[in-house]
Amino acid sequence: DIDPVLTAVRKGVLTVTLNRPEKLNAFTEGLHLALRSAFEAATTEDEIRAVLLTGAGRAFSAGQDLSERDMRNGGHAPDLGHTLETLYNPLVRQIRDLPKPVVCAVNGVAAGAGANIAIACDIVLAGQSARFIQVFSKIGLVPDSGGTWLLPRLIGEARAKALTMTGMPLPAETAADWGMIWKCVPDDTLLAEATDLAESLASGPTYGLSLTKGLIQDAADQTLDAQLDAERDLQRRAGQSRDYKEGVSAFLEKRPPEFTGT
Ligand code: T3D
Repeated sequence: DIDPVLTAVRKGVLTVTLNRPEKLNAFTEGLHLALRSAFEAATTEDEIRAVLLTGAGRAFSAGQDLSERDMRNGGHAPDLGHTLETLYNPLVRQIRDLPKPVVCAVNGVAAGAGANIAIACDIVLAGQSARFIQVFSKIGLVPDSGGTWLLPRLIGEARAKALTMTGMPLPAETAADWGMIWKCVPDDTLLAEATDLAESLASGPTYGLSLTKGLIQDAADQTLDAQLDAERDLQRRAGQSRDYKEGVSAFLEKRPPEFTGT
């Protein structure tokens, strides 16, 4: 059997490639479980200091594999609350809770859960030909995988409602103009650019980066007062790190820093 997810570690980066190209990397239970193991490895292995998520072939992901949801010939309606609870929600939480940067290289169409899992990543680059499609409304579903929370925060309620209710494809360039993703790059340089970025994050002060990730995410539902307190507390911790000492020393000695993520 072909692995639904490919993984490789190089220069501190775990590259995770969704690998069902003939089905546009649609999510099956098997793909979910393989992806879960990859993110578990990213959590526990110290050698991994950043993750790069991408797709094989011409798509990033077409979302849920609908052949697993075939209700023709008298099949019962599946309990989608259960699949969200056990498969999609844990994945989004793994990405958001991972104390390491997650870069996403959207190499082609990202539809349904595929779109929302992409934008749950920390830094999202997309190839010029990629499109984001909130396709859920086309089949009578609601957006999931955090889309109803992330989209209004990233692009505002007006655009979030229009995209989710119409299911219209959003070109990568517009997604970048709207602030839904970090940037849109030429298709043929996407993977190299995303890999360079992930490698540079992996060799950076990853302890401080993990605290930064948490602060930015938590800010979405905090007051300024609470956020100022949180910055105080986490800056205190960052100030005790080896990387801080190394960063200041390297600056004073006019040399490149050697960060260890501790
Ligand atoms: O179910 C739950 O647990 C709840 C959670 C839901 C989360 C969700 O993601 S719901 C949304 C599910 N996804 C969709 O509805 C998208 C369906 N796909 C499309 O609309 C189109 O494929 C795309 C717009 C993404 C791309 O279109 P196009 O023209 O570039 O490609 P294509 O020809 O439609 O697809 C190529 C092949 O991939 C084709 O297979 P074939 O005919 O060559 O054997 C197609 O059937 C297959 N494919 C694409 N998307 C899916 C899929 N097969 C199964 N499931 C898919 N989602």
